[in-house]
Amino acid sequence: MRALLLIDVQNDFLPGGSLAVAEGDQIIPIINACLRKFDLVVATKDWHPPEHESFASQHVGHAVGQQIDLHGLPQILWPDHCVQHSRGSEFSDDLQTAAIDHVIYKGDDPQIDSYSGFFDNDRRHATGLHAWLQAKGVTELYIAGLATDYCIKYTALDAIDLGYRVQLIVDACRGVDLSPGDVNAALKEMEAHGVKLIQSADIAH
Ligand code: VGL
Ligand code: ZN
Repeated sequence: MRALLLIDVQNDFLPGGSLAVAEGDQIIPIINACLRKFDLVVATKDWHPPEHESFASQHVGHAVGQQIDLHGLPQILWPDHCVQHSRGSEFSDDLQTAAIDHVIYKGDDPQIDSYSGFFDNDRRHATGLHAWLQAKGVTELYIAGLATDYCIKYTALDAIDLGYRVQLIVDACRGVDLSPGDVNAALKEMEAHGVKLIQSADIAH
């Protein structure tokens, strides 16, 4: 069984959002066209409490983009984004959300970030995504969304570790590229771990 896994297609990661990914909106029509090819679609939402410690606003004297040690893990500080129940946390209005079968929420513990759709960054707390996919008999994942160099990368690498066959729909993803080259490096790293890089046009019905 195969499933489409949409990562964080939320307003705050789209142009006009607080952590906007360049050209993030361009993936929406591509994703909508992909949705019709899948019987099973699961989506993640970045879902932070207002006091989430990945927010630069929670650290006096620190700025967005700085890296700190957060309870023993390296943490890049972000602008406030995807605050629970905020407009920025909602899926894009242009995304055909009726096709989404299940939503996984991540990043709700204020003390730790969760780039991966499967686990918190310390890999101790599972989000429930793996259990849900297993219950549905999914062995093959097609991944799309935002952002290539953070949540997509960590989700795809965990998916490989968990034994899924993973295809990344490259034209249906965009990245932050905090340092130019980060997106290309992320694609290379995923490919080296066994993620197959494809284009949306390659997906069979
Ligand atoms: C993401 C940074 C912070 C992502 C989420 O969805 O890639 N990036 N939170
Ligand atoms: Zn986040």
